[in-house]
Amino acid sequence: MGKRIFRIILIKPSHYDDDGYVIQWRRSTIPSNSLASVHGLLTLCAEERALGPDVNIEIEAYDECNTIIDVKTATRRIKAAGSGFVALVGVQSNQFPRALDIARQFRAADVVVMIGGFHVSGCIAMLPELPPDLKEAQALGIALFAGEGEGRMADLLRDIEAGQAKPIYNYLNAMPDMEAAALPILPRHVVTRVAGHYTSFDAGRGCPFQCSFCTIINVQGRKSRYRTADDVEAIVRANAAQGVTRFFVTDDNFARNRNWEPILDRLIALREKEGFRIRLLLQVDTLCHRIPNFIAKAARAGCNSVFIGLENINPESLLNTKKRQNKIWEYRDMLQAWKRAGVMTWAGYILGFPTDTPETMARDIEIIKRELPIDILEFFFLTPLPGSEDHKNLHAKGVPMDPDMNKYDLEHVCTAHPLMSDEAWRGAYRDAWRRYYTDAHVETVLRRAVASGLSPRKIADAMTVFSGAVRIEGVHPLQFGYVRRKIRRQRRNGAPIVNPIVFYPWRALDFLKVALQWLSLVMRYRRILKRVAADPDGARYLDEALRPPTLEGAPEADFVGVFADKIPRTHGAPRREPAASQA
Ligand code: B12
Ligand code: SF4
Repeated sequence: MGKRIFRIILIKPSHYDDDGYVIQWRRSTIPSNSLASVHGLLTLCAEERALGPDVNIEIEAYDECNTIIDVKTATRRIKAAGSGFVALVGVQSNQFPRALDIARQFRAADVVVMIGGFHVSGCIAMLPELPPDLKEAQALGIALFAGEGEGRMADLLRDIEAGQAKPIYNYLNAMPDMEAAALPILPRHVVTRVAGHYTSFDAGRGCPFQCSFCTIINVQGRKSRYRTADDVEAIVRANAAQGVTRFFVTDDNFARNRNWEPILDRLIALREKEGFRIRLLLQVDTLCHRIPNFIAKAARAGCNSVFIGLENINPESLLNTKKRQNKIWEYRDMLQAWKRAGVMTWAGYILGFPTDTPETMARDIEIIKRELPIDILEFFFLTPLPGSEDHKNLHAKGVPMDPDMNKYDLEHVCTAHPLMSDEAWRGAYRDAWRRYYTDAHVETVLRRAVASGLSPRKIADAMTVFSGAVRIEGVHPLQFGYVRRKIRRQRRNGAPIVNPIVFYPWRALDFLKVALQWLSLVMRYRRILKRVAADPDGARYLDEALRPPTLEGAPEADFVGVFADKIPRTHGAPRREPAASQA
């Protein structure tokens, strides 16, 4: 039995809102797979007694989006153990300033700190030298980890235990195989801090496409590396044993996971033969409906929501960012295929491609509302994320980019647009949310749900969150949670700590205002839902978006016509004459 303890404290940092408070909630909505992965890898080290038979490796995991990090207690626990370290896990660029603020406090108490995740990996993969924030981290004595952790953790722990952690671990040139990789599993008490008790796993990594705004291909590569069906089954069984059966599969593009079919077949068997109540949220590309059986099997395996990287409906924008695989004339077919399978569709839409203007973006959103049967639409600013080709090119050309990494959350303007001022771009972003989530369009989406056999209640709930997150809470739905917390003393380094006499009344009013706004939104959408559900002709509802696409002889309003002159001929695209102006 072990005699000494080596304590590891894993923290997935959040980031700051525009007032400098940490974005955190009583319950978050999306689990952290980075935390689950690193937890799984270290659990394996603990089981294999990587530091020798007399050392117990003990691991604690915290997601700052749903947990307040108590640095003093964590420091005491590591010191009491005698050895250990703090790992800041899965740190994205927008989380790096917060990660540094947390790390600074641990370093002041001489605790070993290491930071890994996409910011470190993306910068090291794409930039000729370390950017200032990574240098600052090094100056604070923080170790940096680039690349993936599979197969590397035991050596790392031995270095830390020996007091010889290196300043940088760089494994970017050797992507580990994922077959037989450690399983990403979090203990139940961590999972239950996520609303709906969702957990996550990556069934694979890597994507074959080449979108210039994407960081993933430059960090995880373009080759599909995947888990075996046996391992996915083991992940599901281990979670089910602790009462968790809802999964966010974080593959950026599960449709391009070369092992998707055996994995789905296994999940189908677990559901249909053994009665597992599996629910899946998958991320896919816009051509997934072309893969024989993909959608049908995903639905049978428990997929009830799917995230689709639609990004834009203007082929010129898509081509400019090398998103050649998105064929707009197939969008409706693809979305209808998911609808027929009873799956809620959730699409991402990027605003601010070089040819976009506020007018064209408004026009395009109206086209989507009219012609594409999307349930949930969410908007992002086109952002040169560190690790992407876009960021690398702007950096090489010396184009100014905002130096504050906290803003690289796809909710802020980070570099100039060729046609719009920053303010016009921000206005278009606000307008996009308002324009899509009008009461009239919420009603249309719910009517489409009834006509397609989807649960209008589930879609109304999702639309409430997506409609309210930005407009009420001021955060993107991907960062949303239930009941916002703002801790007076957890404010961005350099921002003043407000006097309690001022802070608490302000916070109480702020809380009340937000609660009333939510109440009003929920009641409004409930009324729409009631009206839609009460319509006896609901099942017969039909509109342009639900009509099967027939390019031959389709009415000129069909949006493919609007962009006909922008569709490259080499694309296998339909030959259409441009429609009369649709703007
Ligand atoms: C799932 C996911 C989400 C989820 C959950 C995020 C979460 N809380 O974990 C949701 C949907 C909420 C989300 C939101 C956002 N995301 Co996101 N997300 C992903 C995605 C698809 C998978 C993450 C993942 O689990 N990867 C697999 C894990 C295992 O990889 P990993 O984190 O790199 O960890 C490995 C190594 O880095 C290493 N490691 C990591 N940490 C540490 C620490 C130590 C000490 C060590 C030794 C090793 C180590 O070991 C791990 C195992 O190999 C990635 C893309 C991707 N393929 O990774 C984007 C990605 C991370 N997201 C990104 C972004 C920008 C965002 C958002 C800001 C914007 C947005 N609106 O989408 C928000 C931020 C909200 C938030 N609070 O997180 C970017 C980050 C780019 C960057 N330069 O920062 C990515 C890369 C996608 C992209 N667009 O390029 N995201
Ligand atoms: S399809 Fe998605 S994951 Fe693949 S390169 Fe494009 S943005 Fe990245």
